[in-house]
Amino acid sequence: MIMRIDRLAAELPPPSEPDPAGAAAVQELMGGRFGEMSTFLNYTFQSFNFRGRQGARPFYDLVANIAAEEFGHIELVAAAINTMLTGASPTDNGRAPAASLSGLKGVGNPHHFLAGGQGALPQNSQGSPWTGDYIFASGDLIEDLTHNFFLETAARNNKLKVYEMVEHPAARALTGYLLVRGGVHQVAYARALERLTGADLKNLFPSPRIPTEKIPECEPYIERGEHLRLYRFSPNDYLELAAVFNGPHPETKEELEVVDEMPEGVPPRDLPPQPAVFAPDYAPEEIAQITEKLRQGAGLSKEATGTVAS
Ligand code: MN3
Repeated sequence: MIMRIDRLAAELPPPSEPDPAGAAAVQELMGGRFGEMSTFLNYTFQSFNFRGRQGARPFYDLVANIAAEEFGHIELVAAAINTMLTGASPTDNGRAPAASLSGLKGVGNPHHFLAGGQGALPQNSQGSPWTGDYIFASGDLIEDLTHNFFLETAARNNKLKVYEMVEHPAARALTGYLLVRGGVHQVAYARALERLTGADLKNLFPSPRIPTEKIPECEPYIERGEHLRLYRFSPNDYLELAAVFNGPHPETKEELEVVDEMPEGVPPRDLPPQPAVFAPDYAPEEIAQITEKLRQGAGLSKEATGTVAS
């Protein structure tokens, strides 16, 4: 089972100048072969299918726990795409019969506007759907861990290229955070293989060479030590990952650390309705009136109870 906390893993800037073309590029980090859906679902299926787990508990705990963090990465990629798409369609006077979406013809991914409500999709940067063919869960622990190491390697390569291609502040904040966290996962899988086989992957395959300490959007996370920490995403489970994830970081030589709780995170932003694409409706104020009545009928407060960033 999974417990869901309604917070985001990292802070993103509020919507500014919309960037539909940039949002289409960021989709690679969602539904691309090496995107966050792939990391999330590779580790998830490997953990579902893990046999003999009591005999291999530290490795099971590592894979299952990193899967949980990856859910939050998907959520953060979606938040960045939604931020970049906010305001891309007219938010007033944008109603038929006016051709309110005509300015978006040929801009970015048309599915963001036609199939979705200016939101993230399970697609890559070309608009092709994510596929389960991206999952490798052979059941062979050494093969799966080796695959995961290279998956994180390729994922960081893609993150850096998206950073270089997209200058929108939400894309930069997203990639800055994910580069640091992906680095931790790359080290985790390298260390797991080292424990099992003695192979030193980080020295054998020093790739990708990413100077995160020189990337301004990575800096605050490195200062906080996020490049060294593996968070435990369960109050009582996955304790044994600490038997694998320890020792010095292969690049910085600082001590790796297991944190026995989830990251604090930040409240998500409540992005404004985009009525031209019916998100959440052609007339969002009507839904707001209905929910207010429903809340009162249920004995809840008149105001919405959720916590969102101000
Ligand atoms: Mn990730």
